Amino acid sequence: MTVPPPPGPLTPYGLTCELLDEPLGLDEPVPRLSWKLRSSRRGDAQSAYRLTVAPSGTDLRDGRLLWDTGRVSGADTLLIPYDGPPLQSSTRYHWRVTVWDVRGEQTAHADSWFETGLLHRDEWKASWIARDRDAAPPQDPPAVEDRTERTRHLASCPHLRRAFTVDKPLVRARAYVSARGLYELRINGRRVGDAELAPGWTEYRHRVLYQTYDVGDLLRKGGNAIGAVLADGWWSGFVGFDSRRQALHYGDAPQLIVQLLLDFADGSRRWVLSDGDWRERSGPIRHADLLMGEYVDGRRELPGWDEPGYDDHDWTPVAIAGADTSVLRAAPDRPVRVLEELPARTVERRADGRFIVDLGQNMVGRVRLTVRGAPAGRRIRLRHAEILDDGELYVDNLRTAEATDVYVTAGRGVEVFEPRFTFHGFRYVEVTGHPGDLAPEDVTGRVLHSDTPWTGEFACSDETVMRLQSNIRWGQRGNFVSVPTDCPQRDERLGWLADAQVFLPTACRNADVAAFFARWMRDVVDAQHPDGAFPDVVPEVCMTREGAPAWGDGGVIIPWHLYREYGDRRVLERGFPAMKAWVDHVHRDNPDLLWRHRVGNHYGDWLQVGAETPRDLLATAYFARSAELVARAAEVLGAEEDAARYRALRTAVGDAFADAFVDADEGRVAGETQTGYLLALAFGLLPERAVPAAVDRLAADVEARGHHLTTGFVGVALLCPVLAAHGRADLAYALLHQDTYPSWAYSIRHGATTIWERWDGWTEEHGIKPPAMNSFNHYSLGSVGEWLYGGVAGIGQAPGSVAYRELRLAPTIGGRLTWACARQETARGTVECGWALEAGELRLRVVVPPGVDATLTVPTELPDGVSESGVPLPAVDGVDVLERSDRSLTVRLGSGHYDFRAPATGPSSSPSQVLAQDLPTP
Ligand code: RAM
Repeated sequence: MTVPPPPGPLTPYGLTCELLDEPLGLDEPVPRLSWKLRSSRRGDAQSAYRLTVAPSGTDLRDGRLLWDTGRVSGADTLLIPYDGPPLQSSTRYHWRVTVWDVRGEQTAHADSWFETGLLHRDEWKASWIARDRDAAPPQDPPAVEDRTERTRHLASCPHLRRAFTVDKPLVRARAYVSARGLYELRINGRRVGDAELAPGWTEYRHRVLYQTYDVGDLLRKGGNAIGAVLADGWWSGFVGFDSRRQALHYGDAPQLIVQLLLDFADGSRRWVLSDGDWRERSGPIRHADLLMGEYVDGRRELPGWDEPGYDDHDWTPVAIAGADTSVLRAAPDRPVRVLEELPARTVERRADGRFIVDLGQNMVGRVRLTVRGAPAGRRIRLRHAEILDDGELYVDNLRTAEATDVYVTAGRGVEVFEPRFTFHGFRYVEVTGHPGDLAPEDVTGRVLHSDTPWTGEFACSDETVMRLQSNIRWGQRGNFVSVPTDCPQRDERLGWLADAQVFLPTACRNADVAAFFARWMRDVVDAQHPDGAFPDVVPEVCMTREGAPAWGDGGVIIPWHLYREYGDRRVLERGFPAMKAWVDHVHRDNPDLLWRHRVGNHYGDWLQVGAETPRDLLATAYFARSAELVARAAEVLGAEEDAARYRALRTAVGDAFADAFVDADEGRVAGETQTGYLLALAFGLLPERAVPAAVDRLAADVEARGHHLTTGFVGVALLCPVLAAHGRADLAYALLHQDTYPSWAYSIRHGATTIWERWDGWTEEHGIKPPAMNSFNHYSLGSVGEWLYGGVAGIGQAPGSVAYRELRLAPTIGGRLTWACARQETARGTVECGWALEAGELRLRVVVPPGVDATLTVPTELPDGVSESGVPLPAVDGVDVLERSDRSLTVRLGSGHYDFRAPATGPSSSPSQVLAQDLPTP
């Protein structure tokens, strides 16, 4: 179940700067450096490090370093702020970390680099440019039959270009580029970079991100051309479910800004800027909209438009759309990219000539379609849907999102169509108008999402649980598209704060989302209302009221969780004033400490089934939780007064909660719902003496319902962890394995390949739920994913631990499982915990990275029979027995790879079965 320890001494790897691997174009004046560690020596740890930084062209070994920490004693590896002389703009810096191991020996070093972008706002000299709508020729819209009430207002995508000459040898070239809208940058006939939907969606009124590209290889001596295609995107396209004209959100047409930096061999420098010298015309994309889809007329291609020597005399000079560059910031996260491809699984021809394509997986992105030998002017239409109803696409749940792409053939033999400025959530595609036969290899699903590297793997012996994990990951893929969204398919796709906060712990297990969420948190802070209220959705569109309980609280919960998971103290520091202001906002209108006023749209335990958790109870529990987290954040940040103040508030809200909602003698929580009990237990809101009875009542409810849940978005994440933590892992497993309605496995049994928005999205009894709100790709109910890693496989951290500095490894043997294993690439290195029942033995394989302490609880009724790598405890070096009971043995471990065995009873899998299902190496 585990990879063998990599041979070798203590070695740094996975170097990052500002949470990114070799970032190009940072504008953080004090970037932070991190590395991970590995070692094959048990008990190894870093005793000291040295960081050196040198600008490009300087050798990291020579004496002229820009910054040299010298040998610094200690185990620090995370987010160490650069503390040398001020960094220069547009400069690459190489850095090296050298480490000393636990014995004080210098063992290894590793190198990386980061590059600055434009550090000072006045370095932006370019102007925002756009189509001059007064001067541009009248638009020739798509064919009448393809124009709908909504799309007929959309304009074609502008192509903007200019030529320039490079007359001396170049050593380096960078493009700094952004758009209000979406852009694709082109140089000399080639696309620049692989970012999709760039520059991404932010609170545009506060910040628009720019990307930096190394374009040296695209330029040549002599004539060059730079161009860009623009689309409406989130800036001026349809966004959310707001029926108002999209222009009201931000702007009414897309704009481009670009600065091309040319560094010549003779030491001189030149900028090519977006300015009034650029020219514009429309091309093949007649419209492109995130919700509606894209319409491309291949006959209108502009061959060579992005190459030098192209004759643009009949193009229209652009309009200067503005010079205010104060909103521009370097993108601090990785962009959206096409990260996977899905082949078509089946293509079915219908009698009327349409084709229905099944990609076998509900996905987010678009289709690449190859058309062969069509005459010019053939209209091929692609419609997208998540499910079929009676064999036909079911699109009612997309609401007003048309999700329709059209390609008009150019008659060029083999033509490849892939829309560029839209995305859809779909598994099925209907292709109309395709000439001849459509072969499966002519259709490919192109999966796009924010590039958040996968860092976790969970696997186990049960196929349905594996499918659940897969569905959770597909939900994560499809809904992390620039911002964490609720759903990817209908006219919504908004950054709902509750969805994000309940799913975040799961997301962090699966992938490195540190930079992605840290960036979005800036938008959350930007979006805060002057009175301290966070909104329900960020970027704030469509919904303008104060955030509801558990929704607005995302503004407090998310930075705290990012800190704990990744050690990112800065996200906490920057969020702290806003976190306080949120709690103060709730407090201000609820002086009696029961949160009943200023509750926004109060959604309660959204989409709960068969129970109704009292809203005041849910709200007040969250009030306590947010006060608690603000107090903890204050402690971390050394803000003692705040810590005391919010700690006192937390206590007082807890008391008010207990008075209003708890019968302590009976252990009863008002409403007697699963979510009510879960909130009270998880947030520590019950007097100690009431806990056992409350657990019994919660368990009794689950049992009385035949092992069914009633939880909605808010309660569901707590269900399995709380039951298991209070000795009822049996019930947690019963719910995990339950496959009758409502349950996770019910959807799987009925073909789900993603997590559904609602438990009753489809039922045998009622079929598809009415369309108003029925997404088949919503991740909130997938928040059980955290328990797969943390409970089933057993990777957790101690209460005060940050970034897995102190592991609590406690696998939960149970349910139908005969083995389970998780591996997580944490900020400090690889952690693994896996178990298997094999021939009367429980085997536990554990990996603890250097510098990390762990406790491991071995569940066994015979603690005296535990051995490690064949040696009976306690005679194992580096393994100390801490606690022994009749149900388990707890040991303390240092870093290393371990192989424990304990006598066990219960079902077994054969060892070969376990090895065959081994986890892939991250
Ligand atoms: C729905 C969204 C989201 C949820 C809100 C309350 O429209 O899809 O998931 O947070 O409502």
